[in-house]
Order: sequence, then C-alpha cells, then structure tokens
Amino acid sequence: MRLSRFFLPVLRETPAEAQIVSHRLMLRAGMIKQNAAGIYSWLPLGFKVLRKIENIVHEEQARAGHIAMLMPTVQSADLWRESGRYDAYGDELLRIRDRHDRDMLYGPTNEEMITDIFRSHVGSYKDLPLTLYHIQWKFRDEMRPRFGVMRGREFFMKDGYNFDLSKEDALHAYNRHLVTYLRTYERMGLQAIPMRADSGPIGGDDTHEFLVLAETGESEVFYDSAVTDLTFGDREIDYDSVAQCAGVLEEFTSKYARTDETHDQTVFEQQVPQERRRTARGIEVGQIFYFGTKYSDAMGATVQGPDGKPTPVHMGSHGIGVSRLVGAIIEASHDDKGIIWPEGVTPFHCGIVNLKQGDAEADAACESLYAGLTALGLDPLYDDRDERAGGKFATMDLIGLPWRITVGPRGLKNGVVELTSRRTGESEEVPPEEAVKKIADIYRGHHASEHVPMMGNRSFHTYI
Ligand code: 5CA
Repeated sequence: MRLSRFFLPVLRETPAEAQIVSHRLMLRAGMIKQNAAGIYSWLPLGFKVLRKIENIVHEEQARAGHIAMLMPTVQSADLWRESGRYDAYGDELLRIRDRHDRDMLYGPTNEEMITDIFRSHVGSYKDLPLTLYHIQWKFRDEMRPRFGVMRGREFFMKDGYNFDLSKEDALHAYNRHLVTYLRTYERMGLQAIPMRADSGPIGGDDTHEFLVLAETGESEVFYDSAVTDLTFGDREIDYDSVAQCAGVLEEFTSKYARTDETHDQTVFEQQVPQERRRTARGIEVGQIFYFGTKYSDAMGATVQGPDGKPTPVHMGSHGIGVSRLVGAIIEASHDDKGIIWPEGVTPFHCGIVNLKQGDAEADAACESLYAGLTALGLDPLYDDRDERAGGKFATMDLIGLPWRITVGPRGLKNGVVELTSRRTGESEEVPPEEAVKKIADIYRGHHASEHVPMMGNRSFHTYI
C-alpha cells in the first residue's frame, strides 16, 4: 500500500478523552473513530489488525478441530426466556422490539442460540463430541464503557460452544480450549496467564480467565512469579489427546494465579514463597467455562445415549475478546513514540520511507523494494508522500510497524538502505535485496495458512 493512497487519519494532538495509552494511540494512529459511547468504527489501519487477530483465532480453532460458523447478532427474546436469562441478564442486555411488537435483543453471547441449533439437528451420541464457534459482534450495554475498544458496548468476540456426552469429555474440551488459547495469545506476541475466576452470568463452577499483565488492567491479580516463566513455545500438541491437554493445563494452572474475585490470601501465603508473591493488574482477554447441563436441561438439548435413553449434553463456552485484544496488545507493547506491533498482528509487515521523494534514484529504489516485498507475499506500507523525513519517521513510529526500510540518495550511492527495528531502534545498512530477504525471513515463522500445520512447512499467506 502506498501511504498517499491509503486512508490514515493520524491525529497530531493527544485526544483529551482517552485515559489510557492504548486508547490514545489507537485514536492518534487513525485506527478507530468513536461513533457513540462504546461504539467504534474500525478505520483501515485498525481493521487490518482486527482481521489479523481474527485470522489467528480461526487458525488455532481449526487446529484444535473446532468448527466455524456464523450466527446473527439479533436474537429472539423467546430463546432467552427458555433459559431464564431474558430477565436475569439485567440492564446489560439491549432489548429491541420489531415492527410486529416481538421482543428481540442484540446478542451479548450465544449459549441459547447454539443450544437451539444443536437440539434441532443433533440427535445421537454418535455425533459427539462437537465444538462449534463463531466470531461475531456482540452488544453489552455496559454501565461504564471506557478505555476505547477495551470495554466497548459493541465488541467483536470469538465464542465457542462444546457439546459432549459426559462430564469427562466436556472437561477434555475445556482443557483443549485452554491449551488452544495459550497458543493463540502467544502468536499475537502476548503472554496470557490462565487464572481461576468467577463465572458471572454465564454460570457453572469451572472457569478460567486469561489475563495479560498491564498497569491499566481493570482486574487486580495475585500470582506466583514462576507463572510468567512459562511459555507455550513451539510444542506439538495432539489436541485429541486427553492426557496431553490435561498435562499442559496442569503445567499452566498448578501455580497460584487468581483474580481478586477468587483470591485467597491465606492459600497464597501457604503456597507461594514470599519472594515470588506478586500483585499486579491484568486485562482479561478471554474466558473459558464448563457449565455442565445448565442450558441443555433448561432447553431440552438431549441426545440418544448408547443405552438408547435421552441424555442431556454437557456443555461449556469459551470466549476471546478479539477487539479488546487490539487494545491489550498495545498496552503490552508501546513506547513514548507510539505502538510497537508484534510481527504476528502488525497491519503492514514493514514501512518503506523515501527520504527524498521525487529523486529519480530514490523513487526507483523504493519501487523496486515495494515490488520485491510484494512478490514474496508481504504487505509493505510505502510512505511516498512529499513530506519531511522527520514527519515520515514520526508517523512510522506512531503506527508501530516492526520494521522500517529507509531509502535516501546518500545511502544509495554506497548501494545500501537502512533497516531499522521499531522495538530496539537498532539499524543496519544493507543492500536493498538483503533488506527484502531479511524481512521475508523474519515473517516466515508468522504466517500459517489454515491448511498448513504451523509447526511444519510454513508458507506465506496474505490475509487482507
Ligand atoms: N459466553 C461466554 C464465553 S463465549 C462469554 O461471553 N464470556 S465473557 O463474558 O467472558 O466474554 C468473553 C471475552 O469477551 C472476555 O474475556 C473479554 O475479553 C471480552 N469482552 C467482554 N466484554 C467486553 C466488552 N464490553 N468490550 C470488549 N471486550 C469484552
């Protein structure tokens, strides 16, 4: 993309209404525009990041054997009356009336709808296990929408639902989701810590929240510092294996890590040596639930069991805050100049800055870099505007592309361009072809198509 043709409405001033850094940077970098309290348009730069995150979620769900679908945003109130949640959900539920005076609602989550789909089409235990999910807009009429996309009223969420014959099978689905989520967050450059939590209006006893540590997080958390040493890494997981999923879950959840709702100071002090006890703030980027037969009992979702008798299915639901993640990643990765995107979610793979637009040699070198990168399936942003170098650097730093290639007449005389890391600020002078090769090598590990196992033969894949 050429910056002169892109739509990137960056702001010079720091918007006064934004209280936290990610909100400020998303507004300044032209990623979002507020349309009403807690309701945002995703401008092109923000939309690209949102899509990258969405794609990582889809790929990791596919790897775990979960099946994608799409349910509507508007739901019938009748379904919610069946589960009893139409009244129980309270003021967060946006109730709507259609022209026939029928009660509708804008879905805050989809347990009822998926249970209805299940009971209409699945009749036998032979069709289990089944995990269906979608990534769709949700609405919760939050009392205090704030912090930009972090606590919106309309937000983008992945929600998945497992249907199993027994509690044992459903707990395997729970463990599998936990493992899948760890890998998902890690691919976005985040360390998310699973913490035992409270189930709120979704219900059930077993639930973990995934928290990213950040000063501006809304939750207070307590944990053993040993948990932050754990990484998922490149390990191969057989998601069908009950033992493997349980093993990873045990590894990541055996150490003390809890949100304030479930924190127990006595247990904390008993289990964790003083030098490892930490209190911090965290952003909740996902939550998984096992709630047994709560919805299947209420809504009559049964299958014929092996003994021929109707058996209520065991269920869980699992959510990832896709739009919240954009803010969470920025909270975890920025400096005083702007955003620093992790390679896995960056809106463009690199920037090309032409220091002397209009200079025949500089223009030709930039065009050739642009063509070379694009031919390899990469997506560069070429700042081809007729602007001062300082302004171009400031824009690149603000929007946070991890790599920048700077092209100027002086370097070209020596046959080199400058390759700069946004994260470290370190630069090296290399011939243009080598800059292309280096960037290609960096991204080779960050692109997995849905059908290519990430750990094997990685191939480039352009998503937008
Ligand atoms: N049905 C379950 C699992 S799908 C559910 O709704 N879980 S949830 O309430 O925990 O939401 C899932 C995730 O959505 C949260 O972990 C959080 O990351 C995100 N989320 C929840 N509310 C908001 C909001 N108001 N703005 C942005 N993201 C939100």
